[in-house]
Amino acid sequence: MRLSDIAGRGDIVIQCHDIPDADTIASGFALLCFLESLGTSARLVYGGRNPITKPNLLWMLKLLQIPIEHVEELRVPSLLVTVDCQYGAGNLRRFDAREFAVLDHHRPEIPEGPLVVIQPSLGSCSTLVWNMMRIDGFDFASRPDVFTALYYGLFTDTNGLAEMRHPLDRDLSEFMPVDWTVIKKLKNSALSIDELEVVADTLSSSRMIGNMGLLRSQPCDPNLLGFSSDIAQQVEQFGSCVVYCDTPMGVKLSIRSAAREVMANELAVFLTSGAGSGGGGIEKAGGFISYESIEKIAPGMSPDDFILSRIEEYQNSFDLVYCGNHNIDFSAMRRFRKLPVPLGYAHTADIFPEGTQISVRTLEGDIDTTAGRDTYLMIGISGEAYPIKRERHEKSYEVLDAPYTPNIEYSPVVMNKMTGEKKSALPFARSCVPRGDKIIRAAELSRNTKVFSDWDREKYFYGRAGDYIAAPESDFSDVYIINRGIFGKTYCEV
Ligand SMILES: [Mn+2]
Repeated sequence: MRLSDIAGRGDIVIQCHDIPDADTIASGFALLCFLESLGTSARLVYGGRNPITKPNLLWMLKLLQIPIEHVEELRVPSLLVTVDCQYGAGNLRRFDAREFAVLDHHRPEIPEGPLVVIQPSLGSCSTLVWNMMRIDGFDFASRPDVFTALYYGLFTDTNGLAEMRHPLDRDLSEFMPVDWTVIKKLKNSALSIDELEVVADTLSSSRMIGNMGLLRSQPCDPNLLGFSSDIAQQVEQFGSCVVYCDTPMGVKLSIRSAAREVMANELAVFLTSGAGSGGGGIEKAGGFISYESIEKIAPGMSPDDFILSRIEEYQNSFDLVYCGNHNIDFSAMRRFRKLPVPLGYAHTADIFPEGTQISVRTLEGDIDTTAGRDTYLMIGISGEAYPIKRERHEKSYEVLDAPYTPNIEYSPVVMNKMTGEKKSALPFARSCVPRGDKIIRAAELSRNTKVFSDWDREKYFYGRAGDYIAAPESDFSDVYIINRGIFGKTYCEV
């Protein structure tokens, strides 16, 4: 579905969820302005018992002149569009409508439909609406108010941009034009005095599970939760910490980590797996677990016990492997070589001038490097990308005379870190195939395993049971992980 598909229907109402937050308001406001730009007028409303009282939201409505109405009743519109929530779900008042559309980034709770767009991998609904408006050619340059609202929606839903999940979130966070005066005002009216007391209560609830801090908060704004976890993470004894609170549909989690053995985003994915969604960065991440899933997975278990059991499960869930200092017997493993499946590679110096500090944006995160004649960028079959030295590339791959056109969800983008200019890497990519002479030893993992290399102090390779642990036959200290799906497609036994 494209946003322009719903324009021109006449009598459209856009509905935010009850107890509106900045993300739902921004999404609704942007959609309203988009429809107006196509000559379609609409109303922006929310239901529920209480009108908006949070100081930052009141300022948002005032400074950006957002015409949102709190309604009890609604004359049946021909189309009702729910933003940041799903028509028929429990967190928004149900109004009758002849037809409905949904734009959301939470877990799907309703069946698919031609006017239902739900993308849980996104950090905010603002990201979804922004991207759809961009695809439809909306002129953001002339509407800094609209973009500022969307930016603030993303900002608040991702704890000040710290828990962004998807490359599109990062793209939105760098897009212009933002009215920084407005953002500054909103950022500095986030807390009421009562909320400061919520933070104090949360901090006094802390306890230790292994070397992890666990804190429970009263129901509160996600930003407040992030604020509490930022403070808790500074406690010396906490390698990482998890702060959570109840929301109408489930439990919201804010996660921080300073321990080398725990990346916050990986912990978030583990805690929420099969029960919600989670993600973010290495040090800060967030997640959501629905009550419905808890009831399905562990009938009768309280959310508190569920989170505690997941944390204990996590702490016993993985082995640690340090490159150069491990006792894995690779010589006993089976031998494999890479299949001649074409991969992509690009010369970084073709994309930006030599010496430019660049950042490569992929589904797995951003990787920083410097453009240069000796630095190539490899692009894998799933769009995974990583820098490789020219010498190593020449040794390991044979160059084909063909462009590289894989079918992938998000193609890697290369950003000039000085100017912010971005270019897709794919138009610069050519195909290459692995030379058949490199043999590796590999075995399927029976337990989750974290592999620490010497050349990256911050990150580790995370392998889940079923993925492969591997090392080149020429150097067993150079351990790495190969994803199960990619292994099956790109390696064969010798
Ligand atoms: Mn949201």
